[in-house]
Amino acid sequence: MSTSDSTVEELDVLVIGSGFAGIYQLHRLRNLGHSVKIFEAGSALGGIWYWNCYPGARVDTEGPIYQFAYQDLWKDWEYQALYPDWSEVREYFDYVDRKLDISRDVRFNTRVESAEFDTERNQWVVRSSDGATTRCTYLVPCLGFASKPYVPTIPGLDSYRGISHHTGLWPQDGVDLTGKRVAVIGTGASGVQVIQEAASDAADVTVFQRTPNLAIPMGQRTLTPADQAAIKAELPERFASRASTFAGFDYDFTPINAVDLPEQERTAGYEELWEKGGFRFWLATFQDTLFDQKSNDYAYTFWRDKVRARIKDPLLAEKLAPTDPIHPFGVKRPSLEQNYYDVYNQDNLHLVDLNETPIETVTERGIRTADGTEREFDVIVLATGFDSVSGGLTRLDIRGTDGTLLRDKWADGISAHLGVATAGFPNLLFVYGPQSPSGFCNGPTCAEIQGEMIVEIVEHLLCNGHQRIESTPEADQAWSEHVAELVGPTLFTKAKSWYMGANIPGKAIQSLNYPGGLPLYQEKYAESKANGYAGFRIS
Ligand code: NA7
Repeated sequence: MSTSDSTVEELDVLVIGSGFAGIYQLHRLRNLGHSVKIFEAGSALGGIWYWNCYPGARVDTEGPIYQFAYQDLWKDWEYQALYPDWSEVREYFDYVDRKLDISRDVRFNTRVESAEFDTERNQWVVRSSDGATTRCTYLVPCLGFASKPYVPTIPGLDSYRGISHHTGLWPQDGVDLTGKRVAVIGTGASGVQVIQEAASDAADVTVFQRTPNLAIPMGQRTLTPADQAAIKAELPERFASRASTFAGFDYDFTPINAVDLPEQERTAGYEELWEKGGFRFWLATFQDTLFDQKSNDYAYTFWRDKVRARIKDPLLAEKLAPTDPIHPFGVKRPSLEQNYYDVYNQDNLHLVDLNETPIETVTERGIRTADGTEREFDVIVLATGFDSVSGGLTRLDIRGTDGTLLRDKWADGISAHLGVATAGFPNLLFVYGPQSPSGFCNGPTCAEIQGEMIVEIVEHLLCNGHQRIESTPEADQAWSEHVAELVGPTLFTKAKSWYMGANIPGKAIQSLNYPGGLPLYQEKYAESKANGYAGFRIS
């Protein structure tokens, strides 16, 4: 490899992506005196909130704990909504930028395309869309778990003459849905959000549903000055508790089994969680819910009856909240909803069940289903998800020491020690990476907790004159086995979800996130660190 001319910029660390994770890396490592830059494909900070600016895009974490835990930042910041929408989260990123001066070290509109490891100089040689070549000792992708949108093969999609966008690639200047005939394909978290928003603006919304979303009440509200004062007082404690919960929120599973409780107590428990709103009915519920089918059936039945009571048409109720569960509750991501089930009572909302009438083709003007019906649309929203967790990494041409591309190495499944590094790819350290807490964890929590592990590793290496770190194949394998052992007894394997890579044709089926929860994950890291970074080869 010969890329050593003087025009090539050299850095200690090159971070890819400027969401929470990337900003944390830049801020911490820069303060420690290292040369760091972020390359960002978008034109502003925000990561997922840059790309996902579709109508209704909103964070499903309570705003107060969806921010960095630095007092200097949170003391002067207030989200107006309990669950802020994308524009408020972007305002937060602007605020962080003003406070921490992040942008001066971010190269915007610059997509990393390839990276090749120079074994002589122990550096990554990175090529980006602006034509530049950059050398860095450490390459730290902070891509989030949903940076590669997935558009399924739908016949005729290219022939459509109207407006069509994937939710994760929504135009920055927006699409006005007012008075439009809108189709939404997909009812995951993104689909549910678009549908609620479009229902109030569009002339007509037709939802193309393959699997109903088992959505739960958000409990959205505007925060009053009294709320803000109470939040400020509680924040230090709430931040501190994030590290000790399964998913990095400030609530956790109840250490009681639903199956051990008399019906009345169990139902009272569900009622309380339902009332409190947010993910509590999912992640603060009885501890056996995601393990025990009987327990899960109790939760499903409670959910189903609550939802059906809101839908007037019994046929529609059966489609949206089937009598018998299509999959266990909570093993696909439940969306948080505000009026999702109510809008189906409106005359302008229509549901097409793709199991009965699949899409035959997209036409120039709309969508034709297998029963021969052609519906015309002004806008088709593709809320069809992402090649999650690993997809953002494998789409880059990252070449390891023996010339193997990362995508080829992981063709039959990902393997990465602690979800942080993979053998044969030295000095490549993932934040929010495969088989780390990633998509099972509140973003800012993970950006800080897992992010700090990466900072520690980089700091340890740079300060001790080490030049290389990579995980061993044995450690990678052991981590994959550990993850498989953790997910095995759960009900997650009973649904075709992105959590298991099952939404992408041909993708290996495995848990893409760490299913042991944040506390156990931190223990595993601490164990490795205490044993001289066991599982890593440092030279
Ligand atoms: P998801 O949750 O992966 O949802 C994608 C949706 O698109 C889901 O309802 C899919 O149905 C549907 N889909 C995918 N392919 C097709 C085809 N070919 N035909 C019809 N429908 C299809 O993505 P989201 O963007 O909503 O959410 C991703 C994460 O972002 C979410 O979990 C949060 O953590 C934030 P399926 O369920 O597979 O039958």
